Amino acid sequence: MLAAAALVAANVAVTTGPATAQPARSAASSRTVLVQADNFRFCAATATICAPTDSDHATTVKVGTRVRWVYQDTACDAVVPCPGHDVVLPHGGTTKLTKSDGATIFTTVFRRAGSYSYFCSAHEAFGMTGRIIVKR
Ligand SMILES: [Cu+2]
Repeated sequence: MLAAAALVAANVAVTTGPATAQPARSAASSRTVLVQADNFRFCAATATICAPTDSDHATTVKVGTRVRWVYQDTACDAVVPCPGHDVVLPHGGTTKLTKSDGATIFTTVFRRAGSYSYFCSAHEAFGMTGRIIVKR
């Protein structure tokens, strides 16, 4: 029984690469904001589905917030050659393409104010891009 539970827990994408946006440990907020990868776009996890207008979707968070990108894309599931999605954060972090519903694609904590652009390597040209705007 425990082994089965461990297998289920292991069926989650592993993120790689630390983000350089986290040089110092801060006592700031430790809350998590979710961003979903859906419909070949990134958008707020609270949205029912990402819309084409979500190209370069902006998410505003406070310094110290953990951002977690989650794969939710049934549209990609339906397209046989779709390789899945990843998150490339030029400021520090790249993940592998994943196509697993509900999987965490990437998680990082933003510890410095600024604007951080990111994209999916497979679909950047289609507008699968976003920004994390970090405010004090
Ligand atoms: Cu993609």
